[in-house]
Amino acid sequence: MTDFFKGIPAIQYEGPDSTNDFAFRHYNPDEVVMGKPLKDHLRFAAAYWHSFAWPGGDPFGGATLERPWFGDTIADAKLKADVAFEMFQILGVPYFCFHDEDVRPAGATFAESTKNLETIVDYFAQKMDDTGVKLLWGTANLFSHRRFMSGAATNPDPDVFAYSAATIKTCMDATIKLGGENYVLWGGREGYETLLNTDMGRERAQAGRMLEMVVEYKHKMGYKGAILIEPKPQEPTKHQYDYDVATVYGFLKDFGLEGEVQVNIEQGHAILAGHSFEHELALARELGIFGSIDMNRNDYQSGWDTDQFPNNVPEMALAFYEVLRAGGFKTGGTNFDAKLRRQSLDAEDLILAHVGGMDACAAGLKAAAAMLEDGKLEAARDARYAGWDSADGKALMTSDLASIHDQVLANGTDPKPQSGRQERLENLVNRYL
Ligand code: XLS
Ligand code: NI
Ligand code: NI
Repeated sequence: MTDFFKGIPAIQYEGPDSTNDFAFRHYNPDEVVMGKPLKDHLRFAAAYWHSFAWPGGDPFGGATLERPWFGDTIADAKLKADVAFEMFQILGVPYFCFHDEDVRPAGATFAESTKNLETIVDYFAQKMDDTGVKLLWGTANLFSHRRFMSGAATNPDPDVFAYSAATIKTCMDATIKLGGENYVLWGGREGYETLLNTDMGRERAQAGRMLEMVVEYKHKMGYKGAILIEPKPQEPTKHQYDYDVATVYGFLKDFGLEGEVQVNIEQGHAILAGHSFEHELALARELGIFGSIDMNRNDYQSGWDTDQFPNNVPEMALAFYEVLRAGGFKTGGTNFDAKLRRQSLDAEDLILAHVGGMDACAAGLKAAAAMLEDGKLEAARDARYAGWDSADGKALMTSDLASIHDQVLANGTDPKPQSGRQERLENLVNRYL
């Protein structure tokens, strides 16, 4: 045991009336909702990078968080792992996620970095065995080091492409070894700052080939987890290639990978793309590529990825409504890709941030389940499209312009506009919150 979280108890469910800050008021892991315990609906994961590797910097100032494991030795990395697994247990999160860079000291060479990663992977394996905490996903950080400043797969320099491919292989190996349920690719610096120096055609082809290689390696290794792309429209580059769900789908189709790769949708990225989170979730469901979510919230005024912990229950309800309509998570889960504010210095801030986030998600999911089970929203939606279930409606889909034209003339078709009843539905949603 380290003493980082000294005095902080394991968080228990105490119910909505509890006034204890260190308790769940909505997240009761074993409560059964729509035939499944909440913990299996939500599949919470903590993100190693924000909680244990981020020092609190912003564009105007450096580190504010001082952690005893901030150093570049294996001993530091092991202390970090000890603290991380203590947090997972205090919170009762069943999963975690990591990048190579978050968990191991960088070596002087590629070989040394890989060796350090393997050392920590073995250390993790032991801790996962001891605690029962599992890996939701692993990924490679192909964006922080200066070698990636012009992209990883999309770099103009083939040596960077090679270095990136080799790094992805080591991170997929780590994920597979730890039984990770997904492997994530977020496009990091896969984008451009200016078209004046960018060959977009080449960069797209390079990104496509890298993704094909990932899928080939997955099959070669017999890996059963899911490969997930995480869309984001901008930041760090001005224009990121994986802009949003629709853009990623077009890219997957282009390379014939739409049956192989799904998406990891992040709330803040959806906002940056000018969408709502539920829009991205619903579209991924309709396209058959819904995989997992990165749960955070963006400041609506900022214009960048503020990665705050979620605390808005009505937003969560609409998001989990779409997750439930997608049939829930299969390999995916709810990963808190969220960080503290840089003034939140204390160990307890880290715990309370997650407690609030988990509670907001649980309350949202319960409201979403009630909406679905009551069926009023779906009944209203069905009623709106009922005409399409009639014989005439169905026939239209297999008819042609000229026949439809003749039919409209013969029948004297004269559509009568109907209310969309939006306010009524919005009022209905509020009854569940
Ligand atoms: C950055 C992304 C990143 C991915 C993993 O904005 O959200 O944290 O989730 O590389
Ligand atoms: Ni993310
Ligand atoms: Ni993000």
